[in-house]
Amino acid sequence: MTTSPPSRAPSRAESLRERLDRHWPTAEALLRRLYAGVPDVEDWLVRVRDVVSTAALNRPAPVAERDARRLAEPDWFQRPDQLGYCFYVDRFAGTLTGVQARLGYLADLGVTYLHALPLLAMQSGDNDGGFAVADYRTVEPRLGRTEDLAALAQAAHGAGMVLCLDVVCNHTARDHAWARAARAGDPRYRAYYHVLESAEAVAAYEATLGQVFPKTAPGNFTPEPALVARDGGQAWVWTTFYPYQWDLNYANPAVFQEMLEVLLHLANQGVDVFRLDSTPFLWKAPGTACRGLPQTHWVVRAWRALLAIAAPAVLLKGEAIVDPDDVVSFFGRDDATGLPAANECHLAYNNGMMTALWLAQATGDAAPAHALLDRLAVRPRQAAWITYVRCHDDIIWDALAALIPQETLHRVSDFYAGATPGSYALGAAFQADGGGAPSTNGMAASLAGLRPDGRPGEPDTDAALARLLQLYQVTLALDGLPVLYMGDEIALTNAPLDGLPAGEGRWLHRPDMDWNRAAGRDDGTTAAGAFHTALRQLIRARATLPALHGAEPARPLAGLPAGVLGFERIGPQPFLCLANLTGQAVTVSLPAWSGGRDAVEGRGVDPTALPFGPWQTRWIEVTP
Ligand code: OTU
Repeated sequence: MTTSPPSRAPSRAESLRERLDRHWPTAEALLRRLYAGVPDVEDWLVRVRDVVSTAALNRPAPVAERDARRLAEPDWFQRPDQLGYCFYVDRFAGTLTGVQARLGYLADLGVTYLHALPLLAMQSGDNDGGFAVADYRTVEPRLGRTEDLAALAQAAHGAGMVLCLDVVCNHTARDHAWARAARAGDPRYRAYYHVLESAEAVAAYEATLGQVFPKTAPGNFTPEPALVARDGGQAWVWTTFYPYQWDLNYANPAVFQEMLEVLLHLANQGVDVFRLDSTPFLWKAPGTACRGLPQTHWVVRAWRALLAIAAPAVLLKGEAIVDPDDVVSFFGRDDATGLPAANECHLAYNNGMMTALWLAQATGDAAPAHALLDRLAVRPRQAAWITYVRCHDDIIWDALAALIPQETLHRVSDFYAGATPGSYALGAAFQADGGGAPSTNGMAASLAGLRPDGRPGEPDTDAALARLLQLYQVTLALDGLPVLYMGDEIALTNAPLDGLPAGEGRWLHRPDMDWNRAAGRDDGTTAAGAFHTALRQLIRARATLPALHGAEPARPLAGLPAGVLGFERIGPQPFLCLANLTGQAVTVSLPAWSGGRDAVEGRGVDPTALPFGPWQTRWIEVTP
């Protein structure tokens, strides 16, 4: 009689060996390409392998078990029941334990993905909302104890949610220990940053660089008295963003390793997704714009391969607010063919569609959004867009400069600043890049024209709520993981102007959560209640619609009136999203389909004669 050998799960060490075999060759090849000329690169590669292996063996058991479940369902983040929520911890709930106490509120809304904006120890005073990190291993004391982070991750997991954190990897605060050591004259840490020793060197770089904050932080370099040049004169430090945000030098392998260790440390606290802040800027080279250079992509791809060894279910989210064609490159490329491949970021912001939708509502023209859908369809099927209506930053119209004439971008910018006759928008202009269009600040509800005291039944208020709902209804139907910005679910309007930090207009859309308003979220006689009820109905409907699984891209529909945006989602049951971008009623005829069902209301509809009221949007499951 024969007995089959007892089957057993592979040990920690065995599964580590298997992951090393699969992913180390990729990481090693990328690191050799990046750091070929560096002395002792062989020893360094051994150390990187050790660091990753140690992190893998130290991964807490409950977190490692989640990895296994996630790997068994690699498209989990493309499921239509996934919904993100993005917030500043202090503005939303005061502290990390405060956030834990609000998980019930978020679960009720359907949230499954928490994106907490920077919460690690930040520079005191100005810190760009925490994007100037003073210590990557400590939670900002105002927000809680360092232990509260792992506790929040655990609580989120218990509530069926994942936790996404910002990793501000392009720069540190001027008072981070590395920058302090550099200023104290330690050559090891000076080499962590880009220190330029002459005005000529600064001018040579500036000649090809753009500017992110031309008004509030002009130029890309800051003179730093504590950093002395070899000739005894003053030196400059590279600061793409604010003068107190020092760009890290990724040509130095020690910097790559430091940030890898930060990622591994946070991953082992239970963080599921990393938002890599300012991804395009990581690598610098003379004579270029220093955005999205090939080496930047190799750095991110090396992190991905190394995380696949140590924390296999962790996702990377690229933050690249650049031309839509360039954003696609952050999902990855196949080295041999140059074609898109899913080997870099699992997620990236669909900044292009977000911007194009606001533009579409202002102009009543769906054509740019349709053209963009075609371009975005090249996304690798295993990667997903982050779709969104608003975030904590300004809307950068110039990110569409390759697609839309400057004259239109300026017009739209003026429109949202309320500077155009007949504009309903209540936003404000921000920055302007040497002739480029200013960007726009403001909460989504305010940009859609909602006054703080607006009530349903008033024509202006109803129109504003319809526009806001339209942006969310279209966004929820696009392919990707939708992320709601804090307060949008209750149509929260701009922060009160008094109390805003001077000069930084982005705080206009970073108000405190209004929990009184949220308490009235079921009261349809208020703007908050009417909007929340309608939005929640969409979120619930979305979760059950198989065509909204995010693997297949949204495809634009042809033959629609100019003011109607429409796209198809391919699935077991074909699905259409149609949006009347204008304030006039219109009837749409889609002779290609014989029947249909309104996927929100459940009623049958006739696709050959679909009436739309002003700003109305419809989700329709169609029958061929
Ligand atoms: C990011 O944004 C953050 O989202 C901002 O809040 C920070 O201020 C900034 O980085 C610095 O840490 O320019 O206006 O292509 O556009 O990194 C937003 C990416 C920004 C950049 C983006 C940056």
